[in-house]
Amino acid sequence: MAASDENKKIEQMNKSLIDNTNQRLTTNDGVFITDNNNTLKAGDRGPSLLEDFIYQDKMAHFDRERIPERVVHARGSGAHGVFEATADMSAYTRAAFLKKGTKTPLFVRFSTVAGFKGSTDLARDVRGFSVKFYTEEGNYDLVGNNIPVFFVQDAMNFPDLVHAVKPEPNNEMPQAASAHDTFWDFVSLMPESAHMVMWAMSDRAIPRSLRMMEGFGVHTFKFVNAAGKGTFVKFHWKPKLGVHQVAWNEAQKISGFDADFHRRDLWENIDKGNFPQWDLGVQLIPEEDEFRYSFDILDPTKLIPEEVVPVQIIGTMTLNRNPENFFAETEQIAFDPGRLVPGIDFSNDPLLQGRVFSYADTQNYRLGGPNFHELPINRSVNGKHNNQKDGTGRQDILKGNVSYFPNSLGGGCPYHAMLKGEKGFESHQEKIDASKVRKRSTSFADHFTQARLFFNSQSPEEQEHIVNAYSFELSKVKSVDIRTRELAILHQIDPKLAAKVGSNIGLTPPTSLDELTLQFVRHNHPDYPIEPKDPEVKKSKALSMKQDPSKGTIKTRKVAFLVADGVDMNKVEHYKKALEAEGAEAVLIAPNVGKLKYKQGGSEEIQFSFLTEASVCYDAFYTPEGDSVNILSDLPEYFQFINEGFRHCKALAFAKGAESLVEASYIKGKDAGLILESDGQSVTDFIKAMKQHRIWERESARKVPS
Ligand code: HDE
Repeated sequence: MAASDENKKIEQMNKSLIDNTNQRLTTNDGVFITDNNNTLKAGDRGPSLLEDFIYQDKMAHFDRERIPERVVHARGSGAHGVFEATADMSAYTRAAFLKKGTKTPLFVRFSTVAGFKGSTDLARDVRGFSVKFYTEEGNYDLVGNNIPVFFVQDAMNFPDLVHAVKPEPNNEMPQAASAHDTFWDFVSLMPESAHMVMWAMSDRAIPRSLRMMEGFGVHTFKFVNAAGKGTFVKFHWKPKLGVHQVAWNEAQKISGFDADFHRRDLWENIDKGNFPQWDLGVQLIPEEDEFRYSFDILDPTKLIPEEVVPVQIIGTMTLNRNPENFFAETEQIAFDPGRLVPGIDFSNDPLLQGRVFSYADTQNYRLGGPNFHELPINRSVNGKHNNQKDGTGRQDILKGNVSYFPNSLGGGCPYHAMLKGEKGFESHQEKIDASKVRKRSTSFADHFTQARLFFNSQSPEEQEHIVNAYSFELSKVKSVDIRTRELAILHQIDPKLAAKVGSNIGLTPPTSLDELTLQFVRHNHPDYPIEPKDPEVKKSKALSMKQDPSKGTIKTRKVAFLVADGVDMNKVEHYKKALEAEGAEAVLIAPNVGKLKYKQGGSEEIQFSFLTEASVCYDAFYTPEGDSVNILSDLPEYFQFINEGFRHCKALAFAKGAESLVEASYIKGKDAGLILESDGQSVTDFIKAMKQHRIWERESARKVPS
């Protein structure tokens, strides 16, 4: 059943595939076209004729090729894959796709939030992490982010947040960046954003690869079992390749050298068969424990530390197929957190509740009407049967004269599941006895404890990156009032953090929140400040990306071999073999594309040159020896590669005969990431250094220009 479901989705997509091989060119109505070069004219130098339906057919379609991009998350990259459930979760949920051993086809779309559709992948931003599971009980969408909390607590504030972070309305600048006045104006007036802003200023917001980031459902959801019992649940995606980042200086440069860096990385790796994988984890909270914690589990600005409720792994997702067509699949996929399957339900998180309206509404507009679920990428594998009909773009052809319920003419079909003793979706029964109010719960009033938890859980290097990110962003803010207001928020989180940022931007942090900020906070919480409860933990290891390096892998990492004519082939081959055995990729970069001549004779076709490549797009560097060294020593681009690699804390290896190049560079001082043959070091040491992902100890060493 399950495996055939996977095939059903593939068959469904294949049915919609158009293969032009050996086909004659036609109009949209299938009329064969004889001339696709010339419009119909009165004489060969005369005016064009209105009756040219072939031209009109082509141009009218072209004129309508664009649809509105997503309001947020416009820039995205997608892939097909499969989810395999690996744990027995029947005590908690009746969801069929979570039954142990079940395989479910899926589509994932990763995205940035603020930038337009054509913006750079490496913006400092949250990443969307949306998964559509095509289950045998209908489509289930887990529409999450790579950060486990959100900026605001109530959906009512979302359009304002988005307006503030998007390019400013008068001049539409800056693109894909939060470093501008309106964003910081908004967040400095909304201390509830403090926790998420801290994540956004951390390295989490500049991932090395989409394949190397965590995903989170963010909100608390509910599992519901066959007996109708509910359990609160938080979802986590844990990448098998670990969680890794680039440096901010690197991110900015990658944006120039390869704005598609993440998209390319995902596409190329799937294409090569390096299928990225994530484990799906859950944190389960019994209903009885709803009020047990120092924070409210319905508040989307809070996470549940893994030390408090451990994450249990319940399945694995593998991305194994690139889309055939970006627009038809990645652009037209319609995610909606309001699409649930039996066994999963919403919690009362007010942000989640608001999302349930927004997504279907936006798809109706963006995809031009109510039939977007009939697009191949959005179709469920188990079909749909109801009495909804007509509307723009309807594709399904309903048989017979019945499109209402109840009916007798259609044999009562489609019938209610319960009529045949079957079960459909049932909302979790929850007793609600409350007044209708437009209010914020007092249990949502603590805005700083978890921001502090996040900051304190970081390594000193990561903390330094956070200080630098705040300093960078606030330096770009023109209004001194706004900068000062944000410093007041930072002071509430950690006075030392505030002081460091303050000294970088020439201001002394105020010790209390600004009056204007307090006015907004007191709108929601008239009794503010409210004494926060003692947190369960003050540090959480899982929040730091500088995790145990001994578990490191260098699978799929790209190593630049910096070569020129006359390079020693044996030195190249030796390193290449060892790196490939670890799953890494060696990429030869030479002064120009074309033939590279080896010292031993023979040559190799080179695809990448110093002209097109940049150090920031590679994970580590090796310079073999040979006559190539003389050529490289005259090449400023070569030095930019190694200087920058050093600055960005990457591993660099040099063959003995190439070590003179180190002396001619800005690289000074020996560390664990600088591998020199004359020190008796080998490719094994290089691999060991790469496994650390970053040479963290270099962070505090002398920074080199690049
Ligand atoms: Fe979204 N969000 N969002 N969001 N969101 C959209 O839906 C919205 C929120 C997220 O790859 C839009 O199809 C509201 C949280 C992702 O196609 C829109 C609120 C989280 C994606 C929308 C939120 C997300 C979106 C724009 C506050 C993490 C990309 C286009 C109540 C859990 C999906 C679209 C994709 C996209 C509304 C907050 C994640 C406008 C109203 C929290 C990953 O409907």
